[in-house]
This record gives sequence, C-alpha cells and structure tokens, in this order.
Amino acid sequence: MSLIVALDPPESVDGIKWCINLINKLDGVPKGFKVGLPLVVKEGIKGLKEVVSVMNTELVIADLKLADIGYVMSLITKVVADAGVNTVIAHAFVGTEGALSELSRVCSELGIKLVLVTFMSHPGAVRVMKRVFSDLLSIVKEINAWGVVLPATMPDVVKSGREYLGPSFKILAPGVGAQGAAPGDALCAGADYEIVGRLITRAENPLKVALEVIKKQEERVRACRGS
Ligand code: BMP
Repeated sequence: MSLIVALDPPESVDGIKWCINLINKLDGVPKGFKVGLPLVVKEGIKGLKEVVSVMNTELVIADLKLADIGYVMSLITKVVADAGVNTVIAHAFVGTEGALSELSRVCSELGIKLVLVTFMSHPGAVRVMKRVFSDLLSIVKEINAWGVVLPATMPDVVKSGREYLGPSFKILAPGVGAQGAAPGDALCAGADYEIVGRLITRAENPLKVALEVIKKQEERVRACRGS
C-alpha cells in the first residue's frame, strides 16, 4: 500500500467535518493521511487533534513544512505530537547545526518520524532546488531523517534521489492527479509512497477514486518492475 491522502480542506467548508467525512469514507484504504496548514490555520490545534483522533492509518502526517531554528521547530513538533501525529515534515534547506540536528533529536525522543523536503513538485521548484539538491540530500543522510519529499511530477528527480540515498530512506512523492503526475510513475522511479490530494478529496466518490488510484499504481509497478 503506497497511497497517502492529503487532506487540505477548501476555504468554504467546516474543515474538521470535511476531513472526518473523508477519513470515514476512505477507512482502511490509504497507508496514511497528511494534514497541514490548510486545516490548522482554519481549525487550530484542537481541530487537528479531533481530525487525527479518527485516523487509524499507519502514517499520521503533520505537513507544516517547518523551516525555522531548531528551538522553534521543536516547540511546534511537541504540540503536534501531543495532538496524535506520528510524522512531521520540515524543509531540509534550514541546515543541521542549530536547526535540524535539534529537531531530529526531539523527534527521536518523541518517537516521531522526520521527513525533509528536498525538492518540490511545482514547476518553479526547479529554479533554486535543482542547484542545491545534492546538498539537501546530504543533510537528509547526515541527520538520518526517516524520509524525504520528492516530486512525482519529476520522476527523474525521484530516481536520482533514490540513487543518492539508497534503500533505507522513505521517499514520499506528491503531485499525482491535480498536478499532472500519473499514479505509479513515482513508485517506478523509486518512491515508497505517492501523496494524492484533490484527485481523491474533491471527487464525487472519493473511495472509488482512491481504489482506482491504487489499482493503477499496482498495474504501473507490475509493468515497470516486470513482476
Ligand atoms: P494535490 O494532490 O491536491 O495537488 O495535493 C498535494 C499535496 O502535497 C498538498 O498537500 C501539498 O501541500 C503537498 N506537496 C506538494 O504538492 N508538493 C510538494 O513539493 C510538497 C508537498 O508537501
């Protein structure tokens, strides 16, 4: 199972009800759910806690894309850990000393998986991230993060990330569906999970679409791995 569903409530809805409704509809299907600022800004940490409390997936991800000094990132991580999250996402570009080294230590103490953004899925990411990509990957190795975010929209980037990192880091790839990547392409390039938001959450029948995505992932992986 390689599907993570991104729950980003639209501005016009009750974010808590919207998320819980989707979680219930998708019960048992995805490997994880990812929530972030669209929910927290709207509904606060209590809202996050309420939403997280109904998730029974292996991965419960807070995507706040932390990018600050270690002290502040750690404060925020303690709050979301207390709300029931088991994985947090931070930006790799903030570096190690005084930032990710401290966050990594706090995550270990709390039993939280740390995922670092090393390349993003939108076209404009190329301008800066391409130049610093290998530096960012070296930071991932240095602090021994649990995983990285790499773009499903750029399978070549996923492939070179996998080649650099080797098999022991998880690769989470957003950009499937609404941003144009096809289900399974990032998995074939070396990702462990594909993150899918609007394609599923805005569908009339989210469960049906989620099952179709998983079927397409499996078909694509069978074709590319020849098994
Ligand atoms: P969607 O499938 O609706 O495009 O959603 C993608 C999700 O993945 C969003 O929650 C977004 O914040 C996240 N994401 C992304 O799209 N690109 C990145 O490079 C990193 C992300 O976390």
